[in-house]
Amino acid sequence: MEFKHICVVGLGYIGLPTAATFASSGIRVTGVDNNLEVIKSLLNGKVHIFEPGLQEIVTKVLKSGMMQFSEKPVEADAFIISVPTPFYGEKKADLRFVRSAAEAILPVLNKGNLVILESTSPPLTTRDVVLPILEKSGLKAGKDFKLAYSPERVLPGQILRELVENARVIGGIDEISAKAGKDLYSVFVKGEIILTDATTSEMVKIMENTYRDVNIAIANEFSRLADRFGVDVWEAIEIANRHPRVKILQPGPGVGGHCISVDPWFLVEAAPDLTKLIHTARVVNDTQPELVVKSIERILNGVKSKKITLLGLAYKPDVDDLRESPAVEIAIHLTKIGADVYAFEPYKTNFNLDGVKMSQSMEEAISDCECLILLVKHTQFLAMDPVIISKMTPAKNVFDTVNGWNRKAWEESGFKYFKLGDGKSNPE
Ligand code: SAJ
Repeated sequence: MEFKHICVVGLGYIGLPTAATFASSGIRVTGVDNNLEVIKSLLNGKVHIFEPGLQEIVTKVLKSGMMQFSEKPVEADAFIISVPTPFYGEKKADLRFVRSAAEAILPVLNKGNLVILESTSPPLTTRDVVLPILEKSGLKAGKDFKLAYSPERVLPGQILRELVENARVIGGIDEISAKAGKDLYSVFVKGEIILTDATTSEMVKIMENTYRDVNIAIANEFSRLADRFGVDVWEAIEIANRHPRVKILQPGPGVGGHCISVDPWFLVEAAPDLTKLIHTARVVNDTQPELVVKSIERILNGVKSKKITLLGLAYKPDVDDLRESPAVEIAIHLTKIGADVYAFEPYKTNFNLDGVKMSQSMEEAISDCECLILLVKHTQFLAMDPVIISKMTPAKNVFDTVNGWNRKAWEESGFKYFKLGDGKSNPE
């Protein structure tokens, strides 16, 4: 199948890089988003999210005329749905955006079109949710239009490279649909393209993120055990990982982001009787921020009215994404128990968090506090020199929750150094 013009519905962290990559590979793209502010900003050439290289590629495709924007889908050869699938209250998948994207495509769906769902979705969504909506057009899936599920699997911070290089799974509602999907993504994907059915590819996506979540949970549990037994978990993991079949991940303040902390719930919701391990892993990772707060309380002998500076609020290093971030949760929790919280997030200095004093610079953030808490391994924080920092802050304590700093260097500069999971500084 040949594609001259495609429509990408949803211009967020995945949709926009995907749209821009297609456009820079010679396919005309209409990027669709129902958020007028997003469209306005893009029409002015300004990308609304931070992802390395994204602004440059968007500027390039706007200049070449290969990318346009619209509030609604327009007629095209193919449609890609890349809208968010958040969860609501009871950790249930919220498919409202997927449904409304499919509804929005209905009026412009034509015979011969291909529709691809990319949003992470519970098993059976393509077949039982998207297909019936599209068939309201009077066209038959498989016979009149093709339909497939192809999950994005790219790592924030490396999206543009991984979009091209990663293997891509395409699950069709039939073989012709999967094959059409392959024709489309072959335009830029250099990794292997694996064809399967729609439900398998939905499962693959959630299994990948669930696998990672469970593995991070065991690292966090090891860190709790290490603190109890007086062992440095970071050293223990490093040694264990020399075993040829062991690859333990890193403990930390918790698991955030819009993927790993969300997707496993889709399986728990779909089959609660079969997901005891997955559910427990989620609970372990979700209680990690609370554990960090308890440690801070111990280190400072209570936090009421104490000035505490949090370094980093993003969900992981060198990204501007604060969704589901454990660092944000820690900030909120600390304010609730009466701490005087200052925070510096270099990737989102304009972020507002009730009760938290957001600093515009490192200098401002640390100039008047008792304790520095490292919550995210942003490159900028790893480069902090304790000798210089000791002249910029009255703080005497530092708490490193990510193994980002060197104990000796901080202690030699006069700080009391505490680290999550090192078995010394964080006794229960
Ligand atoms: N984290 C740890 N310890 C670790 C690794 C990560 O605590 O050893 C934490 C991070 O700090 C962060 C969270 O886990 O808070 C998730 O970060 P991540 O880098 O593991 O993953 P994401 O959410 O940025 O991206 C994941 C990736 N999935 C897998 O690696 C299986 C990515 O490939 C997916 O495309 C993405 O989810 C997605 O969109 O689903």
